[in-house]
Formats: sequence, structure tokens, C-alpha cells
Amino acid sequence: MTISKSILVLSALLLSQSAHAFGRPDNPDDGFAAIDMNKDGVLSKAEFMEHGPNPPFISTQKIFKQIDINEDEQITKQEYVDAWYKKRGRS
Ligand SMILES: [Ca+2]
Ligand SMILES: [Ca+2]
Repeated sequence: MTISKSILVLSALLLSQSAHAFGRPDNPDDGFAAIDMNKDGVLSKAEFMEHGPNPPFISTQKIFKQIDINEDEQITKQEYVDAWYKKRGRS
């Protein structure tokens, strides 16, 4: 029980370390595609939690909420693109 929980935490850490998809690409399309694992055109909360950004001092969940403007627990391409440009001070 404790060991498997530790492994879960560890793999979650490794996953988040390897994916700074939101901040790094030069355009939002690449960032979106990097998180949208099943290629259905929306980012589910699970996809975002696993593959989304993991900057210090702010939780991925919080970022998800900020991007998910209409609070339907999914991030559409439009929501993602809007947030991407907002983050860079463009609109
Ligand atoms: Ca998806
Ligand atoms: Ca949404």
C-alpha cells in the first residue's frame, strides 16, 4: 500500500518534470498537441494534470481552473490558445 503509493507519487513527479508543454513551445498548437494525448481536440483534467505545466509555486490544478474559463472540466483548443496569448501579454 505505502510502496505503491510512493511509486505513484514518483511517477507523477517524473511525468511532470518531463512535460513543461505549456510554456516551452513557440506556438500554442504545439503545446496543446503535447498535452492532448488521445487527440480528441480537448484537454481532459486527467491529461492536463499528467502532461500539463508544472511551474513552481502554483499547482497544476490551479492553472487548469484558470484556463478552463467555462468550468466544464475540459480545456478546449480555444481556451488553451486564449490562455497562451494572455500569458504572453498578447491578445
Ligand atoms: Ca484529449
Ligand atoms: Ca472548458
